[in-house]
Amino acid sequence: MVSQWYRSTSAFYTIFSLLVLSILSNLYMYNSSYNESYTVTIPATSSEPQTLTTPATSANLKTAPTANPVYTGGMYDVFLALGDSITQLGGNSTNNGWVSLLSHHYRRRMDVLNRGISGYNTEQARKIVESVLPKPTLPLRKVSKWPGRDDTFAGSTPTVRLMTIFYGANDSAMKPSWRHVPLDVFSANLRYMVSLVSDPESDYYSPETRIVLVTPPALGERMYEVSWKGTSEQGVRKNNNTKLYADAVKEIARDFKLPCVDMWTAVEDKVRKFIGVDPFDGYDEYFVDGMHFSAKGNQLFFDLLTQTISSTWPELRP
Ligand SMILES: *[C@@H]1O[C@H](CO)[C@@H](O)[C@H](O)[C@H]1NC(C)=O
Ligand SMILES: *[C@@H]1O[C@H](CO)[C@@H](O)[C@H](O)[C@H]1NC(C)=O
Ligand SMILES: CC(=O)N[C@H]1CO[C@H](CO)[C@@H](O)[C@@H]1O
Repeated sequence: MVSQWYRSTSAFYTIFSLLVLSILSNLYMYNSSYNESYTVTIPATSSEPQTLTTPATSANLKTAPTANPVYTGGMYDVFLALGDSITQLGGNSTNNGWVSLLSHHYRRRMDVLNRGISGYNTEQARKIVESVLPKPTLPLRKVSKWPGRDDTFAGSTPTVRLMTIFYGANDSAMKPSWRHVPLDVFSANLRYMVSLVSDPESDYYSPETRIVLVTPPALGERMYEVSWKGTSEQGVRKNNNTKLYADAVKEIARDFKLPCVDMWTAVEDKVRKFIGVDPFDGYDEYFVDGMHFSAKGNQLFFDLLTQTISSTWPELRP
């Protein structure tokens, strides 16, 4: 009886002391690694994104309590698609939408932001473009209030690496359509949007951003009239007028030395042999309503756009 009591008590003490020892030694090991921690010094007021001087490995991450890790490039790079409904509807993957194709082809490299707004002309677009563009010069921000820690994060602003500016289909609507924008105003609006990004004096200046201009596509007049019959859009668009807007975009591209995808000419080249032969002159291959891309039209534009990007900036090809 006594010896049984003695044995179980001693077993209890043995286990208990082993536990205490193990806790103490763990505490000691934690403290010693804590003391060996590395430090990264960063100027607290710097507005330049900093890089870690000590690479973040699983070993030194354990010692993070005394470090000042600076996280740079926390956001993915971005492909910004700015435009009207031709861009907005480009997100429809069921219709082979060109923006959805970009998302797939740039996966793990860039997030593709669809900033196409249906019905917009450049008058409306220039009023919203500042809300769409990131301001690339956010300073480093201190975020942690944890005592003893001073975590600093680089501004979480995305970097726009590529950007399409694709307007004109609504601007080129003729009077009395309220969407009509005179040609010279259209040009001035586009120049303004490009300058916001490319002018070093601009708050939105972003030397990393590569801009591709896109002309409005040729208009399939017969198909357009059938599709938009009975609406306020009927009769307000003509392909020869759309061409003037396409030419204006090409001129701006030359002035700013930007690549331009000429979708007016690309579509005309494709349909030329069907004009007067096909009931819709061949435009029904490339459009669903004479103005918005079909699956094949989306593919045509996607191919031309990615060829343009690849030949101009090989490092940014999808
Ligand atoms: C996407 O495109 C398909 C094919 O053209 C069409 O049937 C569908 O209605 C579209 N979906 C949306 C949400 O617009
Ligand atoms: C386009 O063609 C029509 C005739 O179909 C003509 O009346 C109009 O003036 C032309 N517009 C332009 C901008 O050339
Ligand atoms: C190309 C484009 O955006 N077209 C639009 C012009 O405005 C009408 C009316 O809102 C839209 O239906 C078109 O899609």
